[in-house]
Amino acid sequence: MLGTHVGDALGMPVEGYDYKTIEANYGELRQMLDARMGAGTYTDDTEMMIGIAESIVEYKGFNGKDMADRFVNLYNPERGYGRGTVSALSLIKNGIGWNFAGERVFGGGSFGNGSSMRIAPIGAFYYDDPNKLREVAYDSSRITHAHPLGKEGAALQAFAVANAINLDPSEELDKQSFVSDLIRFVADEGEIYRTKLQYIKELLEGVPHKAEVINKLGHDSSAPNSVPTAIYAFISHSHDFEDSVAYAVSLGGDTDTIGAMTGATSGAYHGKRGIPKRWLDVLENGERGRNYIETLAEKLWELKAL
Ligand code: R7I
Ligand code: MG
Ligand code: MG
Repeated sequence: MLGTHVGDALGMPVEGYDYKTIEANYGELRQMLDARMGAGTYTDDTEMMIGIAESIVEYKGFNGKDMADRFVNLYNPERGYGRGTVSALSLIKNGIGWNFAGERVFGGGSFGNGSSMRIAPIGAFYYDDPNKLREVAYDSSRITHAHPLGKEGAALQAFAVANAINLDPSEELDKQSFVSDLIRFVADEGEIYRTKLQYIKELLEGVPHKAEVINKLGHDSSAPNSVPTAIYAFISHSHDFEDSVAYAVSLGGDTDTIGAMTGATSGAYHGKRGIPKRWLDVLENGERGRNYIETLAEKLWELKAL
């Protein structure tokens, strides 16, 4: 969950830039720039993740109405939300049930990455139960992203987090088998994710140029063009949290979100000790800031032990 915050904050100042512009201005971006609400502040990605974690901790599992209400109450437009999500939250605020609002967006539901970027707490809470993980990832997605590809992106990202938790970072990561596990997990209707995961297997055989990675995997705010990208950023740089997140952001496009998702998986793998102190130190730390997020993560984890 701290990994989500870190990646979100590192990528936020350059969201929407292309990789060449980032390279020309910053080289590889490895420090938190002062932008929007300040250096180290988070965006919608982390704000919605907090809503998920609070709801799971409160109900010791999934409660759709409560999670939807938390999204609505936490919503701060300054954090920069996606159009579809704003519509869904506004429908919920106006009394549409949590499991109906998401379908009304984009006529049949959004496949934006908004339900994948916030999923880390579900990956962690159900890390030992892939079936339940899928069910809750889909249900949490439905609140704002009812399109099958939106739901599948959320489940895939949650499963990547879960698998990273299950691995020992002191042992060499078997990169190909990590991807094979993800391919087996993807549901039938998620063909595009299987295709992209197969591309990842090929990309891992060499040291591809950024342009090729972007061309094959994408870097925009749809789930199919960003969840696999974040998975690749983690696996190709699994030796080091900082390298993985810096690489994710260096690809440009939806940098806060690809950074957040890479940070979630890489953070699940390396733990807090893998995150550079100079990054943790600059994260916003107000009412629902860094310390609050860490406490929430600890509560979530303690519930697993009960
Ligand atoms: O998914 P969402 O909440 O956006 C998240 C992004 C992240 O980058 C955040 O950091 C924040 O900046 O916003 O918002 P949506 O509007 O649901 O989806 C994002 C984008 O996916 C949309 O703007 C569309 O470009 C695309 N998209 C679709 N386009 C056509 N038809 C998603 N669903 C559709 C669709 O059904
Ligand atoms: Mg964002
Ligand atoms: Mg984004």
